[in-house]
Amino acid sequence: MARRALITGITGQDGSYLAEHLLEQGYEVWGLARGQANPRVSRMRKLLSDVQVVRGDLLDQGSLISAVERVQPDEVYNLGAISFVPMSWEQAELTAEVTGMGVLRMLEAIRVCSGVSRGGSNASGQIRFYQASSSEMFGQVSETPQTERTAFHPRSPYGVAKAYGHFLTQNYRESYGMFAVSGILFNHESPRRGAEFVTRKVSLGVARIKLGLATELRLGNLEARRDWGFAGDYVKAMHLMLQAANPEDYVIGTGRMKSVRELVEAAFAAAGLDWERYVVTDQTLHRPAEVDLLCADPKKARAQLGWEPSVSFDELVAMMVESDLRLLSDGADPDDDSWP
Ligand code: NAP
Ligand code: G4F
Repeated sequence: MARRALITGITGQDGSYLAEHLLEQGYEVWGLARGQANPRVSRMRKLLSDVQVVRGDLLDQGSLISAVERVQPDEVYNLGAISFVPMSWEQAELTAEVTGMGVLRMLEAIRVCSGVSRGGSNASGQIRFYQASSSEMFGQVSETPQTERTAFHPRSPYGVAKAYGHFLTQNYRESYGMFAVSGILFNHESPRRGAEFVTRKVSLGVARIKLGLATELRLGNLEARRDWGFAGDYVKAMHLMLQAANPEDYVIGTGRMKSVRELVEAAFAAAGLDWERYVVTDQTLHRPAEVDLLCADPKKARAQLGWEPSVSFDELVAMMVESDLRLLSDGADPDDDSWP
């Protein structure tokens, strides 16, 4: 019988790549989708017609219990979240509810549906749970690169909510013997990345300027540094974590850091443009508290899961710029139309 996976956040970037990967592995894939007429569900269905949809919301405990009862999954991937860091200052309580408390509701749904009780330790036959933790939890970093043992110092309500979900996942593993793990993933991007995140904002901006649709690109802090990889590689790590013999947490990243300035240079160069003619810095896009740098030490994942990234920073930037040039040349709307 095919293994069955339930993915929250199916309409997001990672949900789409993970669903594709699991379908290729022969899984029956279910996606949790919220809302009455969510337009992102039809976009997802155009790309992933084999994914079955179950309705539910991370804000609604009963809906999650119903979803788990209906799907009877072997594996649950909790990718649903308010994931845009600046939004977490504007709607801090909602972020805590979805990104933080949503993890509790999902874990409780699994615990209740599978009848797991306190002190349980038999991991066989259990629903395996993956939590999408984030390098944003490291925040103001205490050491570089960051490992599974690096202390957390989150700098945004989003990072704080993710830290809650992370510790709760560990706690359910320790309290109930659940196979519950967190992947501490560093920034990962793709042509399907939301237009609000800096890599996609830049690749779309470059494409618009190249095609004569815009004359400038406004950005915030150009000095922030991130460890950027390709989302298609990172979802494979999520799957590997749930196939491991023991439930453990892993840092996933490339181990290489680039600044936003270097990202901009590479993206404009990929389209044959000089970035300094077009980029305008805008103080209003700076954050109340910035994460200055993030850089992964992915040694544990390499050694224990055999996971390696396959796409370099330059290849990723070129992939995104080329994709957006094609998208806009075809007259598509990057917010509404099908995913590449
Ligand atoms: P994304 O594209 O922003 O997708 C977020 C998903 O969460 C969407 O499918 C959204 O559904 C869903 N969602 C929002 N509110 C919900 C609610 N109340 N109930 C159920 N679902 C809800 O994010 P992503 O980049 O794919 O990231 C996936 C996960 O990994 C997130 O948890 C993110 O925080 C985490 N993460 C991402 C990165 C990265 O670099 N991409 C790094 C570390 C961790 P709608 O379509 O209904 O809005
Ligand atoms: O692309 P970003 O918005 O990603 P950020 O804040 O690092 O968060 C992403 O990665 C996290 C993993 O570490 C995830 F957990 C989270 O869900 C999300 O996927 O910003 C990256 C950097 C920041 O330092 C920001 O200040 O780019 C800087 N930046 C400069 N100008 C900008 C802009 N970011 C955005 N979004 N827009 C700008 O105009």
